[in-house]
Amino acid sequence: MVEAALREGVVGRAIERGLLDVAIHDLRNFTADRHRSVDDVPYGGGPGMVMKPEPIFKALDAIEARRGGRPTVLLTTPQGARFTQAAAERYSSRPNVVLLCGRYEGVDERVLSRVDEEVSIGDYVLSGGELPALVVIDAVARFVPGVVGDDQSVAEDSFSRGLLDFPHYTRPAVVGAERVPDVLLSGNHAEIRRWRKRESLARTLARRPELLESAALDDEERAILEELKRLV
Ligand code: 4FV
Repeated sequence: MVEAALREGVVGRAIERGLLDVAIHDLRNFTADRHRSVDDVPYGGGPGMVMKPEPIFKALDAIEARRGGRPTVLLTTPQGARFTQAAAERYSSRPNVVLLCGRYEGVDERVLSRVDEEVSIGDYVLSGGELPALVVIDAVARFVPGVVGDDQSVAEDSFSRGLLDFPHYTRPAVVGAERVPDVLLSGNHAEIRRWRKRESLARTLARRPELLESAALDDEERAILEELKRLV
């Protein structure tokens, strides 16, 4: 499943172009018993299974030996800190990141001694940590120079500035009764920039007002926001 997802799109092309090197490790290859067990019953009873610590420790040892250094080890789990654009940018500066993916009820708690950060992509329970790992890889990869055609678009990615994105339109200018806002057809780039700022702020104020507390606003945006707040 992970290999398939990493063959596609922006990330797939980045791997082909050598901008990213992603290695996938099967924990069963780090087991010692003939059943290649990676999980076992929970101490204290209860439903489900727990992932054994030893195969994970052996896999981390092998990765450290191969990469020649202490990687940043992330465990994807609902118990983790919510994954953000800022975290993605932070991880993108690390030479080697290991994404440890849980299954079953999760991993043995003693594994956390080798984990730098626990990362959650949201308050829901998935059947495995692989999809969250792919989410992290995709978000982090966009910060790697050359991965996204136009680095400008990464800088302008919403959340890079802590705000929701402004509306996007493309041809045709009219669809049924719906016209593209005139300002976008005006060619007046100062007006277009101002309209986009306003739309981004209005959306953020309406849908995610808590983001405004930490958003890095410039003077023009602060003025627009005060104006919008007066209208609310
Ligand atoms: C998850 C999340 C997630 C929980 C049990 C894997 C599963 C199973 N990971 N954000 N939400 N993980 O649901 O990161 O082991």
